[in-house]
Amino acid sequence: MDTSISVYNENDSEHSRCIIHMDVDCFYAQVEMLRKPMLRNVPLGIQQKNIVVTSNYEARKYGVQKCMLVSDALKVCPNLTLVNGEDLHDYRTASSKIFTALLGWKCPVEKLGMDENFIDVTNLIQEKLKTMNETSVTLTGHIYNEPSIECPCGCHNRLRIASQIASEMRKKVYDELGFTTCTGIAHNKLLAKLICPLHKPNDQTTIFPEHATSFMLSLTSVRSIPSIGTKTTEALISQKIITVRDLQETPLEELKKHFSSDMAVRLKALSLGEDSTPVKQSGKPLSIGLEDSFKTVSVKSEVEDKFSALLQRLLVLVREDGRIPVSLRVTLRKKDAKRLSSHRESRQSQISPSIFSLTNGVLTVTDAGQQKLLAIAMRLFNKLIDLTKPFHLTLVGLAFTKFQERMTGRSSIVNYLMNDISVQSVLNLSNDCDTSATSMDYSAVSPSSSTTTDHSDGEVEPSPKKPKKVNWIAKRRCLAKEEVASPSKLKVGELRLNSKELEKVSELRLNSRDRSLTPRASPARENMSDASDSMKDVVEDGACNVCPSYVDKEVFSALPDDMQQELKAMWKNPSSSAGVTRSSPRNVNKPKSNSIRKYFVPHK
Ligand code: TTP
Ligand code: MG
Repeated sequence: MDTSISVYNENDSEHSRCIIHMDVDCFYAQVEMLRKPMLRNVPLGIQQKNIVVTSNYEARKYGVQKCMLVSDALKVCPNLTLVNGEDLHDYRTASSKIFTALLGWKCPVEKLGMDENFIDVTNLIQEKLKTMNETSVTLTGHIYNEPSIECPCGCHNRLRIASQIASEMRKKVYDELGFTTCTGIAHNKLLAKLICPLHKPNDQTTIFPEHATSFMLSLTSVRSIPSIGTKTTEALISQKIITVRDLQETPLEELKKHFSSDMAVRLKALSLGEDSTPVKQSGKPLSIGLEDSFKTVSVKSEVEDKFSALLQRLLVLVREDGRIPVSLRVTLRKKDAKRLSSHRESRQSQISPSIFSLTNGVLTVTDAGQQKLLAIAMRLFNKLIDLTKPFHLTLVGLAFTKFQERMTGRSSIVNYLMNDISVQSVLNLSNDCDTSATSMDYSAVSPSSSTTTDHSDGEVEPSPKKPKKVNWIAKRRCLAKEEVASPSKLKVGELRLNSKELEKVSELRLNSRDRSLTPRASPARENMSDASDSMKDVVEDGACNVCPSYVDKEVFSALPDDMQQELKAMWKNPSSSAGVTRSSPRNVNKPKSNSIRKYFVPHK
């Protein structure tokens, strides 16, 4: 017994977590094979420019590898079927479907690139352990090495359960979406990722903590460790630290002479297979961008054509994303003929959200709006390039880098209502009311550290100002007087702000004593998805018989069912801390910072 404890104390003694890393097999190729089943049994390569970015496993039998030149791939496999994979739309869609499927386990899921996800199943396993007999746990899939002895902390059983969950996840992704995947199961992200491809394709591998150090030795080059990039590798090589074994054997104090203390500790830990980084729940990307690289472009009109083509594709992505961009960044890679090198430069500018409109939840841009965006891109280009001299570009990129803030989370009333309103109508109304501010918030726009932010473009897109409270009050008074098609829409319009404006929203108190509203179908309700059938019942049967008098019943009836239930419970039993009955036991009696209650405030 003593021996086992000493074995486990020597290394990474913290084995409490269970992490699954999932990687889709030959991802782009599978998307194409699902689209055209006739491609399933032929050697298939996915081509971008002159490179085969991936190939199916049939082609791999012939030696067609990822990132091979097309010409080389055709040499080893003359029968290779090539499909152009430059349009990433379907790959992105598939990627987000897989991510969404994994969210079903209610564990943190971190998306890594297009086809990889980390899932932290630690808590789920703790829950399972409460109701199961630990001795009966069997491992699913492969194991890197059989354990010499059971770890006293119980991690082996936990990882065995994780292997079963991983198998369920792979099955779900296959059954529902058609993709075969591989998973790695370990007590940290580093090992889970590294062990994942051990039995590719369509299989899974688990590693126990006691084998971390020996497994890392099988990697040979330090470059194989995921967080060690080119520059760190070069720095290590310059110190004659080339293999993982070299790194394991280099004393920490020696590493500290060449790297910062934190970096030295991290490098040492990585070499031993230790990694304490958490699985961070992925959300929407910070920026949405596209780049096009080429041999050289030296004419302005060609640059404009490139931007125009990129913009078309970028707008598709932004529409899918659903957020309204407020900043555009241009990136150029300039070839320096004298130095025979190239370098990237970027510049960004605020853009007015009024270029975009949300109609029935769909983001659209008019032709005039697209022209404006192109004009902004070209203006940024002009600032990056001295047109009095020749220039040579090898890449142009466009990205939307900032978005209007909105609250996320199921219980955010703003998030819910924002999907169902027309921004344009709100803007028009604010204009009608002759307020100098729009109802948009620009606080999300701030200079990026990596690029130059351009705030100076009055002539193309004036930089809007943040609305002041006084404007809100003025606007609301104005709205109350207006004759409008949909009163509900107006109330939503007031809410079509962002998290920063929520306090102001609560000042507006949703209910409107100076407005008399005829009950009607609200736009929000009309656009409800099929999941809202139960909500409709509540709405139609007259909604809220327990509502206090200060509550606007129409607004109440337009809320999703769970929000209505939350409010009703709270009004029935004001002493309860949350007054919410939710299916998840974790939420019961837990006050929610984001609770809907705070938006229904009685007049003082
Ligand atoms: P990978 O997961 O590296 O490769 P893969 O899924 O095609 O194959 P494997 O079975 O080995 O996991 O990359 C995911 C997708 O990313 C891949 O299908 C194509 C794309 N990709 C590129 O666009 N450029 C690249 O350099 C690589 C490696 C992949
Ligand atoms: Mg893959």
